[in-house]
Amino acid sequence: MEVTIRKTKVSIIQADITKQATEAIVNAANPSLMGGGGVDGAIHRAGGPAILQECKRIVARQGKLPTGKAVVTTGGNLKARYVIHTVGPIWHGGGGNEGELLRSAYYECLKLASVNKLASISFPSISTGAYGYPVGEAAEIAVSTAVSFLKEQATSLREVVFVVFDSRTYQSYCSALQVYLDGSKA
Ligand code: AR6
Repeated sequence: MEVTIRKTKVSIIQADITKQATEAIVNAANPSLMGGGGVDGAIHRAGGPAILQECKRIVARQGKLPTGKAVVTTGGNLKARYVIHTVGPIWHGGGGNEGELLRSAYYECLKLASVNKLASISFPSISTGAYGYPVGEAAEIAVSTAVSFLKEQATSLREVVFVVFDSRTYQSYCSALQVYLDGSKA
């Protein structure tokens, strides 16, 4: 599924994010930036040790990465030149400001990509694996954050891709984007 917002193509695909050729891919990391399971493990495995080396330097300089923030490193051996690491919230039932923190994670990645004048970025479904965020709600936040960013901010980004792994997540993201399309027709 694909739409264009101002000059930027927004698409949703079911694929492996480590194989994406966008200029940056986003990693759903944890505050240590030392790698982990899920998409984090897959990105470090595919990108090689240069990514971890840079993560270590960042943590030595500025400490752990707070939830909702983002930093950029090399993409190492990946097709993507850069990895933007962000930390989504752990789901605790919704009363712990999870929505705002998830919105912030997407927003900070989009901002960092724009500041670095990148043309394209791929996102995984942040927080909906090990961190347990309900997929439907997370999809709505992911899509609405990207749509508002592209409508409101001047950006170098010409392509934003949501790269999801399974069909249930794919359906949730497509429904969220459909809501935007229906809303913009009204
Ligand atoms: N490409 C695209 N999506 C993927 C891939 C892949 N190669 N691998 C997994 N996913 P998760 P979180 C999907 O758990 O919930 C790590 O240990 C996966 O199916 O990777 O933010 C970190 O170090 C799910 O839909 O991220 C943290 O400790 C989505 O990516 C913690 O997990 C996110 O699942 C972060 O948890």
